[in-house]
Amino acid sequence: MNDPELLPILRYPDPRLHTVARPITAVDDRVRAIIPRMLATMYAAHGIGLAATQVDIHERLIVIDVSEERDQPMVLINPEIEWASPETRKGEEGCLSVPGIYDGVERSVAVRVRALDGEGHSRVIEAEGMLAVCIQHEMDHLMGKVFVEYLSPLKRNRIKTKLLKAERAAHA
Ligand code: K1U
Ligand code: ZN
Repeated sequence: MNDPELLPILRYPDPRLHTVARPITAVDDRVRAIIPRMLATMYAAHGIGLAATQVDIHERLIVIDVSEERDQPMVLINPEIEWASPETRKGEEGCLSVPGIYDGVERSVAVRVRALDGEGHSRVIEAEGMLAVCIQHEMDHLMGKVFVEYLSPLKRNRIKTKLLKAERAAHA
């Protein structure tokens, strides 16, 4: 079989990153065709997660793989947080849509999420550590939120300017 075609990743401050994704009404062939392309795009970019929003598909679909071996892909369709721990921790985050920028974000240390898997079966995921952080980060993408929006306006503007400059230089 051919390798799945990679999808271009939107870069901050692209306004399309602020689109709120709509729920997926059926896990059909169309959706099943997007999943391998998103996974291939995430692996090619060396990410641990990818939200459909980041590839300009505004539907509630996330792929994640936080395993060392990069062999445990997870697909979350229409994810909903059922419970988030009141205990939070600040940890370093990055984002494939904000290349080269890493900063601390406060997140719940554990979450329980209900979602459909790639076959359309309902699943409950109890997550902690990096998986919990990644799920929260990706679910923010589905709501049109990028992690830099947790940072101060000063930092955010500096990041915006830096990325716009890099974008212009790449096209010069
Ligand atoms: O959403 C994305 O752009 C993927 C993002 C997921 C993520 C990383 C770190 C914390 C929360 C969410 C990435 O995969 S960024 C690249 C990466 O692999 C990475 C960066 C920092 C820490 C750990 C991994
Ligand atoms: Zn991200």
